[in-house]
Amino acid sequence: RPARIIGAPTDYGANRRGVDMGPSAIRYAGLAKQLESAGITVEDAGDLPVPLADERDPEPASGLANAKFIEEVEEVSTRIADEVAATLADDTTPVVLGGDHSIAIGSMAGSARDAEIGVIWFDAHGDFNTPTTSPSGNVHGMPLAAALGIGDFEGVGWANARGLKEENVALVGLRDLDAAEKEAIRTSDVTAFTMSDVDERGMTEVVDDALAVASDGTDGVHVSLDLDWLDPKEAPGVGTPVRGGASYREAHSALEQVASAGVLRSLEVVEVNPILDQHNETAELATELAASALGKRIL
Ligand code: DIR
Ligand code: MN
Ligand code: MN
Ligand code: MN
Repeated sequence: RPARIIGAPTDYGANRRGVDMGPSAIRYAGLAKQLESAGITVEDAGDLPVPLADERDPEPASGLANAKFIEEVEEVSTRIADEVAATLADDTTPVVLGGDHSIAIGSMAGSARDAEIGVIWFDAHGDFNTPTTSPSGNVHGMPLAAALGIGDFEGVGWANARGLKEENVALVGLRDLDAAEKEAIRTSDVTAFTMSDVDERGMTEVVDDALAVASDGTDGVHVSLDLDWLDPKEAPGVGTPVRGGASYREAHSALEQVASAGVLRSLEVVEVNPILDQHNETAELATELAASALGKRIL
C-alpha cells in the first residue's frame, strides 16, 4: 500500500536544540526517492505545525510536574495522532519523521485509535520514564510510559494509546537505562531485549521474537526507530549517543525482517539531529532504513 510522509519538526521533548530540523534533513537525504525505488507510492503531507520554542516556558502550568514543555508536547501529539489515524483510514502507511522521540506519543495514540496494535521499539534507551522517575525531565525519555498509561500517565487521555497493551510491546537494543526506569520495565509486561541479548543470540533471532510479541493478537505493528539505536559510529547525528549499538548491517537486516513479516502498520524515524551530524549521514541512514522497513530489497 502507499506511504504518506508526515513531518513532526519538534524538539520539545529533548534536551538539545536542532532535532526539530530532522524532517528537513531526512527529506534532503532523499527519503521519497528511496521509497519510490522500493516500489512504493509516496505522498508527502509536509510538516505539522509546531509552536515556536522561544515563546514558551518549559515549566508545566499544572499536573505532570517535571515534564518539560508537556503542554507543547500535548499540542503536537494531538496533531500527530489525528494525522496518523487519518492516514490509516486512507489505507496508507504513515511514515512520521521526528523530531525527538516525544512524537511517538502521538504516533502510537493515532495508530492505536481504531485497532489493537503492537510496538517494536528500536532504541538504546527504554523511554519508560515518567515525570516522577525521570532524572532529566525530558519527555523524549517517557513516550512508552505515556502510551501505556504508567504512573503519572494513568488516565492521561491524549497520551494513552487505546489499542496498545504492554504484552505487545518489544524493546530491542537497550543499553542505557535509568535506575527507576529499569525497575519499571522489569515489573511491566513489556518484553525487553538488551544489546547483551543481541550479543548472545544475534539480531535475527531477537527481532523474530520481537515481531512475535508485537504481532500476537494485534491488527498490526508500529515500529519506532530511534537513530541512537545504532552505534554512534554509524549514526553520529543524535542527541544522546551510546556506544555499543546496532551495526549498519544488523540494522538493515532487522528492518528487512519487519518488512518480510508483512505486519507493519505505521513507522516513525526519530532523533536525527543534523546540527550534530557529519555530512547528513545519519539522515541518509534513516532514509535507507525506512526503505528497508517498507520492503526495499538488494536483489
Ligand atoms: C534518558 C534519555 N533516559 C531520559 N533518554 C533518551 O532523559 O529519560 N531516549 N535519550 O531516547
Ligand atoms: Mn528514544
Ligand atoms: Mn534513544
Ligand atoms: Mn486493548
